[in-house]
Amino acid sequence: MRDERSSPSRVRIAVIGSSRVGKSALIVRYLTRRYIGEYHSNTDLLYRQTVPINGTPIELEVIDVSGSNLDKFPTEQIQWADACLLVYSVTDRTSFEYATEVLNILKKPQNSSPAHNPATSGMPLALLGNKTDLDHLRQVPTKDGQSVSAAHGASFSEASVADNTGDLYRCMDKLLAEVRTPQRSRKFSVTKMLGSLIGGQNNNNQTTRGSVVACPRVPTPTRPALAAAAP
Ligand SMILES: Nc1nc2c(ncn2[C@@H]2O[C@H](COP(=O)(O)OP(=O)(O)O)[C@@H](O)[C@H]2O)c(=O)[nH]1
Ligand SMILES: [Mg+2]
Repeated sequence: MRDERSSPSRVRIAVIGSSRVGKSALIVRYLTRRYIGEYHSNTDLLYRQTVPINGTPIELEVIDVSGSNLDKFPTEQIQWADACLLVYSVTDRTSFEYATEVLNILKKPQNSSPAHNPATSGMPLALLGNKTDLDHLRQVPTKDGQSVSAAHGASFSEASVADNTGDLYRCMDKLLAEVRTPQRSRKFSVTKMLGSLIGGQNNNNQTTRGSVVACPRVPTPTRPALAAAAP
């Protein structure tokens, strides 16, 4: 019998980072092994797929957070998630500073940040520097990523989603494996979260911040399934 405490059947990951760092390409690469060069979306997207982690099937939900400025800090998405993957581009110093700032906010003492509460403390975090294939354009030395992640208790990797380096799979698999604690109590219910993402139907808040895409097991990049993951 599976131990639910050590092997949750569902893991939720929020992928956060500046625009154009490769978040969408990374998620699609991880889930489908395919590379999509251009994948524009101004809304949060939710991907759902069953993946084997250490031989155990896990229902993985990944939210691709579209906003990337601190005015629209993704508090709700972070509180929804079991773990966060912060992505920056090694060719874009500003994107590294944004990822660092998000880590700073997540690690602020309790009550000093809206994102920091019992639901996020102890949350597994990973920092990933993407686009290492563009080393000639590099603006962020590896050691900077290493030191920031170490200071915040996050794991660190560099990868090239374009070149399909194995690091991105190791990074995601490690993050999933780190989600070992029982499902934490959530400030925002999943129902409310999904309701708001698909446009506020059945949701008194009527927040229309995005749409939900539930990917099939092997999504077709040009024709993602649009089955709403609403309850
Ligand atoms: N050279 C290179 N380009 C990448 C890599 N990953 C993503 N890109 C490109 O970066 C751009 C932004 O990617 P996207 O996934 O849309 O970024 P997002 O805005 O963070 O979701 C696209 O043109 C991608 O093709 C990478 O590893 N190397
Ligand atoms: Mg994107």
